[in-house]
Amino acid sequence: MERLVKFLNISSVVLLLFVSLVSSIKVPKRFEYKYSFKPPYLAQKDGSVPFWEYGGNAIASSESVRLAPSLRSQKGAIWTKNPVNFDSWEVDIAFRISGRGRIGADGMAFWYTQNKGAYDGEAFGSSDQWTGLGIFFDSFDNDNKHNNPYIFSIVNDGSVKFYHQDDGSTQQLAGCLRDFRNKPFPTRAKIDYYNNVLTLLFHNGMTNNEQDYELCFRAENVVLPKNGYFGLSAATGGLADDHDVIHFLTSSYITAGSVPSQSGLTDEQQKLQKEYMEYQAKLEQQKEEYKSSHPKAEENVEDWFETEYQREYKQLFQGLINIHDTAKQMDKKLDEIVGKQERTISLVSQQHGAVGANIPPPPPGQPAVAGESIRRHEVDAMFNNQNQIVNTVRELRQFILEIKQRIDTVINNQAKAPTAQVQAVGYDTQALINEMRDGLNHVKSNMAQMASQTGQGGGSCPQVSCVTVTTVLVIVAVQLAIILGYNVYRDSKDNQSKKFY
Ligand SMILES: [Ca+2]
Ligand SMILES: [Ca+2]
Repeated sequence: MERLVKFLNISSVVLLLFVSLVSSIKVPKRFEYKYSFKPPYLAQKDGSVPFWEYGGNAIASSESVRLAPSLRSQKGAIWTKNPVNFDSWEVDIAFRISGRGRIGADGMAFWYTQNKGAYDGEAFGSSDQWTGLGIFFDSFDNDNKHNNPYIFSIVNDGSVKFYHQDDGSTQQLAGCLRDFRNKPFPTRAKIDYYNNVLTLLFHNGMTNNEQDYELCFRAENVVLPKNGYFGLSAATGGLADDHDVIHFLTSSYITAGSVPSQSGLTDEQQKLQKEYMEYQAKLEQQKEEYKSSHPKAEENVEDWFETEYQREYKQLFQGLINIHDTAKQMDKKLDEIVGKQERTISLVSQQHGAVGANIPPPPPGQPAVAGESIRRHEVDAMFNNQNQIVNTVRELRQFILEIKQRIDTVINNQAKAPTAQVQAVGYDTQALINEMRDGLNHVKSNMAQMASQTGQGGGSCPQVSCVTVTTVLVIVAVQLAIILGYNVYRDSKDNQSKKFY
């Protein structure tokens, strides 16, 4: 199946190539302005189109000819005033058939007939019996075979009446299924009649590229009357489209004599035509072979090709898939971001908890300095020092009390001594001072010893309530002074009492 499709595609390309080769054989052409119209100034101020006559519901403006407006049951036509004076010609038509409905009616016709047709006839707005050629752009599907819009041609000798009910399918010479309604650019048809060969190239109006013509049909041995008239017509029915023709450009082929015969062709032309005919015969033969070997495939030839709607649906579907994928990716990213945020929050809260539990906030105005707290053993050492000092002071106090007792004892002994002689005060005092000096020296040595012990045991003296040696010495000196004062006072009193003896 795929092979055949490929083969047919290649074949059609090659066929087109041949057609273009044949058609590009340089037969000189001449533009026939008397059989043409085009904008601007298509119609004159009085509405007439030079060299043309129109009637029925047709309206001509400076930009186009509206053959039939989008109103019910309208018919209109335009015909050349004069019969043509050439036998071979090419006509290029640009037109728009447009309407708001999904389907429209009825369509448009191109005519080349022996006589001018009607302006309000039954065949797409003109006469339904004609002598010559009619090419129809049939919008409405009268026979309900789902094969419209359709383009086809009928060559009539005036004896046959156009049969609408089957969309002319039994009368047609050749045709092709093409949509020509509601296109972004004007649709175009190039009708070529040369050497009894009738060719229709169609431009579907999806682009405004001049080169986008494709072959609709090619019919040979078409004999048309001489000196006929060109015409266009259109009609609406229950459904109504606008039928506008933008230009009608006629060129005639200039030939030596009237219609060039086969012998009039050059060697190259004859060779090309021979090759083309051979190739076409081969193609037809292969088609027939395939049909005979695949009888079922014949019915669904149209299914091989993708329709416009199928392509559109495919594109839409692809677009939706892309959107879905993007949304999924975004959702994933969002989840990642949320997860990261949660982790960050939990870490921050953990750190806050640890800081709050271990470190008291620093007093205002003071930065928190780590590592300056007092350690336990230092505090213990301080307490020990303090205790030692207290003990030392206690010993000192006791020692001073002993000294005082001894002094008192000495004084008492001296007072109880049974002697009438007055003992020299100086002697006693001297002895007492010596004894006190010894005692003080003893105290001093003790103090020095304790001080050295304190220094060895616990470092420097703490600043809090530390009793220094100087303080102790001062206290001792004050006490000595009091004792000395007391002795002097007692001696003087004794002396005074001796005076009374
Ligand atoms: Ca029809
Ligand atoms: Ca039909």
